Amino acid sequence: MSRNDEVADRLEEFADRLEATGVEYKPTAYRRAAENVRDHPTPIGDLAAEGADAVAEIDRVGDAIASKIVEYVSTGSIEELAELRAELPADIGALTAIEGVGPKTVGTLYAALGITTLDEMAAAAEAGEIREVKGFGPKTETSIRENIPFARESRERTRLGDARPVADGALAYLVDLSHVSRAEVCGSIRRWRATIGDVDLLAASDDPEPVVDAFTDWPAADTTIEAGTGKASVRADGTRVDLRVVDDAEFGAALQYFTGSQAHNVAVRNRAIDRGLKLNEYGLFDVSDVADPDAGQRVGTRVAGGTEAGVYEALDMAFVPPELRENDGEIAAAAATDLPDLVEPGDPRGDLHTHTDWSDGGFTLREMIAAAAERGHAFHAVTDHAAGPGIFGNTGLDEAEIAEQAAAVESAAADADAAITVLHGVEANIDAEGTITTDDATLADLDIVVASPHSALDQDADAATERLVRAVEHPAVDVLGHPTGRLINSRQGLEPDMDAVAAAAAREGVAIEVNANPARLDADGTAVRAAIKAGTTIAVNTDAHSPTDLDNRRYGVHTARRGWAERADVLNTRSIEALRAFLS
Ligand code: DGT
Ligand code: CA
Ligand code: CA
Ligand code: ZN
Repeated sequence: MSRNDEVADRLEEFADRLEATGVEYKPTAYRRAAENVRDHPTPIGDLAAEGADAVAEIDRVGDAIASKIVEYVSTGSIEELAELRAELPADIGALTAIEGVGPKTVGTLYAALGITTLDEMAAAAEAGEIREVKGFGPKTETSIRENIPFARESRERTRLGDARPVADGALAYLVDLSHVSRAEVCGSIRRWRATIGDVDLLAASDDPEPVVDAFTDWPAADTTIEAGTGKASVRADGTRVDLRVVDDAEFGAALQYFTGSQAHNVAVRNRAIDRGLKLNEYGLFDVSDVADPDAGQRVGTRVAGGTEAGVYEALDMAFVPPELRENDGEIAAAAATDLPDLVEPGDPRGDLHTHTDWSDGGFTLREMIAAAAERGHAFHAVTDHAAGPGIFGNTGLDEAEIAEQAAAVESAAADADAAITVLHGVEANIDAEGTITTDDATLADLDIVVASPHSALDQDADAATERLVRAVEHPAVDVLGHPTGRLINSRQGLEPDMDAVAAAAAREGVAIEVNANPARLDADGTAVRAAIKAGTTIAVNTDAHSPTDLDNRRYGVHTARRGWAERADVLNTRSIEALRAFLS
């Protein structure tokens, strides 16, 4: 974590604690200051060294906040914050991770019941104590109780989109070291799980010690957690990063082992045992002539271990792509050489869900189209938000504005690179009952309609299923956007019966989106798998609000791969003619 992030976190805690004690306005000032400190290009430590006036040059940072920042940087604490903590000794970060629980609720429940931790909150909810507090009731209590497990997990796991860049950075650093012959990311990050516990890296070297030393000196590492023989752990950007250094001859076996998942490894190891072989992180060994196969790690005759592909081959299996290694049918499929031919990151030819400054995007039509063209996309659908439930203020377009935008899109498309086909669509809203809240006549005129839920995202499973089925039955809808509306680590979203939604989508010729925004990854791998089983088409969309968002595509493709999606399953891998045929 950079020092700016650390200071911003303290200011946000300050804001939460002021809010919890009922202070008005000031919390907003602290949050705005936090945001600007976080985004400021100059290290906050450098500014603080110059004094409070230099810190106050940051937008939205006034003199009072600037002096607190200087106090924090020079002493490591802020006296007033320490006083607020003493007044309300609750773990406000953990408790506000519960959906629907804000700082004020934390303050009230501390005053009434003395709740300071998630465990105490869970116990109070179980005991029916929360419903007795003034302003609360059985419904709020149930909601708190049900949201605690999600809050616990969100405190422990990092979003893939935050961890992957850390892993990429560490990998780039490692492969450049002179003593490293090969290096790879492994663990859940190589399997592209939506959230990760820690980042795992593996390097091959004939001299581990300098590699471990260099790793602890990695400039992005904030602290070294531990360093030993052939392994080390550091913390970077708030995430733990584990490195193991192994002999080149054992790299494949180690890569297989440390990629996991554990359930996959157990199944593969059992397959080895069935064949008189022993598989561990050091290699695959023939132990048929060995009296005690458990006598050591490297016993018998090595039959594989240099490469991961060699390990699977020696076990009579096809190479299993990391995204499939969850012990969910991939072992049998690999043994029968019946694995899917997975979609590749370079396969999609364009995006079918993007925004501009006509709604909540930050860039113009022309800028977004140019950005897609620069990236070599064959097509680009502009799908700004329609007005409707869950879309705030004037952000969404009404029917007249959609018609007005059609002309603007046509003109921008005429001036764009001839190699890109621009489609005009909309991201319409699915209300709680499944009604699409934009006029049918307007929708019928568009090239593409993405329909997404943006409101009532806490309704029960049956209502959610009914809602989404009804939405895909609308004749104008082409793509069901981010089906659950989840925000990873912050909002659970809908929990529909995906088999039923997928069956309806297949029947109606509607594609189900894998939203590649790393905060969403929605549909997730499990839902994609259900969709493909039902014969549904998948669309991998970035939902870009800026040019750089278009580069999130890989997160969507790897999520689709976790759902066993093949190229042919993915709508945006198709030619423009095939795409138009699907949309019409
Ligand atoms: P995470 O970090 O919680 O998102 O998940 P992973 O899968 O990255 O798990 P991690 O970091 O604890 O360990 C990395 C891999 O090492 C894991 O996927 C499989 C392997 N592994 C670790 N511990 C064991 C174990 O006790 N048995 C087996 N078979 N494999 C293990
Ligand atoms: Ca891990
Ligand atoms: Ca680990
Ligand atoms: Zn949306």
